Amino acid sequence: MISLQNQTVLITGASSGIGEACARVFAEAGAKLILVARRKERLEELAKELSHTLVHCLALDVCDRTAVESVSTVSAVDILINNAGLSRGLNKLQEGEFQDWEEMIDTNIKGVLYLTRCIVPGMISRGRGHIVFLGSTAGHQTYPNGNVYCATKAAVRVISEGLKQDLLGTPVRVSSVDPGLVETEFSQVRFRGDSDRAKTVYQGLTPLTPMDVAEVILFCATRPPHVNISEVLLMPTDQAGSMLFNRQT
Ligand code: NDP
Ligand code: 8X3
Repeated sequence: MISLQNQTVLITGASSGIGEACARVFAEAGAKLILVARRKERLEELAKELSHTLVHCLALDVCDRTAVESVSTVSAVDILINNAGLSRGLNKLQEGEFQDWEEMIDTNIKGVLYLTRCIVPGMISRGRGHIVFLGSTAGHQTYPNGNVYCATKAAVRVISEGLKQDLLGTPVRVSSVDPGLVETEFSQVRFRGDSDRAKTVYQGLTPLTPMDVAEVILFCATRPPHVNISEVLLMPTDQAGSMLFNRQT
């Protein structure tokens, strides 16, 4: 296991859910943090709780390429956790909303590419680094009405695979951590604040917690330098695929 003392971890989407849990576990492991999200007040609240840790909060929309380009000058990043992402709507493709598609593609694909493009060259020149992508079971198996969200997560899986190939010969590592159902604000965002509908997603089963996922990411990041965990697919025990659940009704 390698130490995270004095390593700088940049986490996108740290204002909620899996990203927030990552901030907590990496702080506990002694890392320095750069927390990124649009809601800066939430990041600052979290930073107050992690007062024993060096934390830099950055209000940033990952879809804003020019703003992302300025991040590479903030600090040398050792571990990039490409976590910011969202789904919007659950509709048949032929009835989908263009704006929802654009938001998902801009955030989940283009945002991830912008951050990765800006941060990886510094990792190569410093001779160390690790990029972690948040994929999903949705990127392995499409589910009805999930069309564009599933496509963005399939893209993340392929981008992770491509980056691993392109970094071969360098010490920089690449991992994709692909969870099934995790209870966060994800479904609230998907259903635009409809809490009752969001709750039905997790009803009758025990979903993963954000901490379950963060601990897997920490495990990937703390392997010895010669070990690269390329892909982890993790699901609740009550889930066996994108569409197969054990629900107690
Ligand atoms: P949450 O909605 O709880 O968190 C999403 C985070 O992404 C928030 O911090 C949000 O911050 C940030 N974010 C969204 N858009 C942007 C943007 N344009 N710029 C910067 N930050 C942004 O969801 P989760 O924690 O569940 O999701 C995290 C990742 O995990 C996503 O990539 C999601 O696809 C993936 N995932 C989630 C699963 C689940 O079941 N929940 C399962 C599999 C994968 P803010 O709004 O403040 O900008
Ligand atoms: C999030 C999991 O199944 O709600 O990626 O799409 S799911």
